Amino acid sequence: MKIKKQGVEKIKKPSSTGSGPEEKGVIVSHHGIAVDILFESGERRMVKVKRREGHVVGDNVVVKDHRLARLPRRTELCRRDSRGSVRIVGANLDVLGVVVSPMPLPTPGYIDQAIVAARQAGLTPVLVINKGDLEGAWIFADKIMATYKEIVEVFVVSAITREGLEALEHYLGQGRSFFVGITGVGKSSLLNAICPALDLRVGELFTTGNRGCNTTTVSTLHSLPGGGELVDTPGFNEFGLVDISTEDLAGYFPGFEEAMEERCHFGDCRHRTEPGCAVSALVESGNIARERYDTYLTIFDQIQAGDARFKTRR
Ligand SMILES: Nc1nc2c(ncn2[C@@H]2O[C@H](COP(=O)(O)OP(=O)(O)O)[C@@H](O)[C@H]2O)c(=O)[nH]1
Ligand SMILES: [Mg+2]
Repeated sequence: MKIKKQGVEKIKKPSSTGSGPEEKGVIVSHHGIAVDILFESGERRMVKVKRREGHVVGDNVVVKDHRLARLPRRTELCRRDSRGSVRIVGANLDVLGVVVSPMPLPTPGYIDQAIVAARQAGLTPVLVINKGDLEGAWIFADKIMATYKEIVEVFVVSAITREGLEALEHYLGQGRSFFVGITGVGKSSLLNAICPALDLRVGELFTTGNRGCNTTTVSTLHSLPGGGELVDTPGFNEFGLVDISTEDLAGYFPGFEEAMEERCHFGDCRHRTEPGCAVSALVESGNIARERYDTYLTIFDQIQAGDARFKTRR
């Protein structure tokens, strides 16, 4: 399919008398005052929008008489940025690929927060451990596998050697995925490896340090050669949770699944100091790792502290 790029189309006031053709498409990237749309015809062009209309990558739209209307969303992935504002970062997604690497290491709690965010939004979380080619990468990968392989699908890959990529490509072929991960883990490199025609810019790894430079500045939806679509995003160094209450957290928390089935003595148990708590019992018996439980408590406290403040910012 040939993709044609044209100039920016201006949005005019809605007109009920307009009789132009209706064109359906999907937003592949958002540039503030314009969105880049891939139309069903295969044509791709920019259409002007107002910032506050809140369109995001993955939105299905209809353009008629230079007017853009957004269709209802199947899923919405939100995050809270470092200033506390809630942002919808992608629409109509199926899978959240949480990309991690042995260098740079994920920040504490990052994986768990991303899994909670995915589940809350109705997306399937998967873990992608990149840079499997680095020396000692297997020590890191084994630790992550031991913690998560019973809970989510885990892929160990290398964007450089292409190890493990085939299985990942096959998995991504099933729908629309969104990659998150801190800057420098290799999200753009993975997309380049899967889709060589793209030639995305990749950050240089500093020779002295372990941080990559981020060169992705806007989330962009790409069609994959083996099927499926993937959104490459600028690094999300934190994954602030949105609209989640302290009572719902445990239900989404990775590793608490068994405890949720067993049920606690109190129906409104928050799994901290309450007697007869199924989570605490599993922590005591070693079935829930202490580390993981501590992450739960940390996130719980953050939600509790942030609840009032963040609710008013939406
Ligand atoms: N050794 C190794 N380096 C990688 C791999 N994938 C990416 N890198 C390097 O990591 C740095 C950051 O990559 P980039 O794709 O920009 O990361 P992003 O910020 O997550 O998009 C670059 O220097 C890449 O060359 C990999 O599988 N193995
Ligand atoms: Mg990038």
